[in-house]
Amino acid sequence: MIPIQRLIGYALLAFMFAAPALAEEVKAGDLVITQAWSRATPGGAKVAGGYLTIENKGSAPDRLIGGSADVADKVQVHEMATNNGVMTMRPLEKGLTIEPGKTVKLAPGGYHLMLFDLKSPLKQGDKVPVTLEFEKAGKVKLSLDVQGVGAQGPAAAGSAGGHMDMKKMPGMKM
Ligand SMILES: [Cu+2]
Repeated sequence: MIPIQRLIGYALLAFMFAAPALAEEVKAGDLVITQAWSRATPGGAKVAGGYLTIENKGSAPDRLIGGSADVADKVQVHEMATNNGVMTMRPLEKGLTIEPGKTVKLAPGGYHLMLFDLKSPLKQGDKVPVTLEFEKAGKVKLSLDVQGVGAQGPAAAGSAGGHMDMKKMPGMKM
């Protein structure tokens, strides 16, 4: 017989060892950024999406206005939306506002970072360094955890987010 306390101990240990992949938390001023991830880009794709969660713990709004990455020529903040039944995406010219006390999630099918003209493909398991630029918090360095091609969330087993895949959107305009 194994005492129940020991079983609970094992479960906690297992949880603690499973968690670090998602544990990266980047603080910049009043902002806390977590769950930064991307998807593998097989077949010579030249663009990739970047996804992350930004929490504003301060008392004033901040704005994500852009970014850069060594692996890409250009990084933009994009919004995806459906207009007359057609999926479109566009750069957010004025950036993405994160209101005080709010959490904004960049995820497939919604807001995202767009990495253009990749110099090398993103591979599952890679950590891609990216610098984000905020109006108030300034430049923030973090890395995107690259997941599998069809991933919808930051974890391999993640089922968060919708069921949309960029490549499956016939009406999508760049
Ligand atoms: Cu985009």
